[in-house]
Amino acid sequence: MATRKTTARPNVSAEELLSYYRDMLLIRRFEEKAGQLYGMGLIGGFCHLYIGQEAVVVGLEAACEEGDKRITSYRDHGHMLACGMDPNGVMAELTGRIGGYSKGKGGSMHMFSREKHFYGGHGIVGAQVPLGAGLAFADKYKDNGRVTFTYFGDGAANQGQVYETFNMAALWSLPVVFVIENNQYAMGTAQKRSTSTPELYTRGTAFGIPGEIVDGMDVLAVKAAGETAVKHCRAGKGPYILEIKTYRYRGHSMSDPAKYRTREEVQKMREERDPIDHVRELLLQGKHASEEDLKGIDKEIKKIVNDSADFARESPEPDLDELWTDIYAEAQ
Ligand SMILES: Cc1ncc(C[n+]2csc(CCOP(=O)(O)OP(=O)(O)O)c2C)c(N)n1
Ligand SMILES: [Mg+2]
Repeated sequence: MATRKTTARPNVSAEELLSYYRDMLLIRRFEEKAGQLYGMGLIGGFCHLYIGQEAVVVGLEAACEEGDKRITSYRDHGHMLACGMDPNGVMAELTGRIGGYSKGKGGSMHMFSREKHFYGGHGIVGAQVPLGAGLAFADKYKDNGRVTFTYFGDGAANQGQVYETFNMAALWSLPVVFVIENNQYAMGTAQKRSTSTPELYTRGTAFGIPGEIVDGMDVLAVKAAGETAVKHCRAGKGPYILEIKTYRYRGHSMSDPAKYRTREEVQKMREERDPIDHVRELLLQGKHASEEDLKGIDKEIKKIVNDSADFARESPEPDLDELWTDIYAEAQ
């Protein structure tokens, strides 16, 4: 991706930019804290951080309406925070405590919130794609005007079940936005080593699903593309594909030695394309905020994140009796 030149955009309000800044910073600081807790042995099992990709979820949440749904992979903490789930509940779940969203029994990849319409957290690559179409099928059946955002990676985009889903979603005109978060790697495999045609936004062509490519390091571009996609779905025109080009700064998971790319590649992306610095520059250049204002926001966010870590540590581990609870849904 080319180096970005940041220029003020007069049609975006200060409030809007400030809210994106806050939301992206919350994800970044939360993930940094999760990385620390993992290093201290307080988080066990898998932990996939979202650092670098923040503009994707924050931009798309800005295009959502109340009642719209989202479902994603194991790289899911950012999606939870962006849709308004409580950082305390997410951090407590990461640390396996009773105060967590799954009472400490799910961990990083298994959290849900009916209230916020967040349907996980899925560890099997691509598994959430047919499930996302299923959520959209239910909404179409109920004719309630809702849209489902189904997120998956560039690696998952090569899975067979994705294309079975595309076929049915198009056949039944389901209101689903397929969001391909192209962070350019699937574990240690660069996209060019695994993928015959890199233009993932065209993968719906055979099924008549339109798609577009989006700069995922620019929250405003993501929001604009999200609005186009949502409009298409709400108009009853069926699914839409957004390939959002982004980059993860950290390893695939906390146990990734990252030997498949150079430090310089990561450093260049951080220096030239960082999505949070981009909004920061827009805020300062447009005189929407001062350095002091932004420092104040940084402090607020730090407090929310530190409080979530304290909450997690103070919350007890689930009792052994909890092993047999929450397995089956109660009869309605
Ligand atoms: C069906 C299946 N195959 C393989 C794996 C192992 N695995 C976990 S993540 C991953 C890479 C997926 O990459 P991508 O879809 O690009 O998502 P990202 O991790 O970059 O967000 C693989 C191969 C798995 N969990 N499930
Ligand atoms: Mg990937």
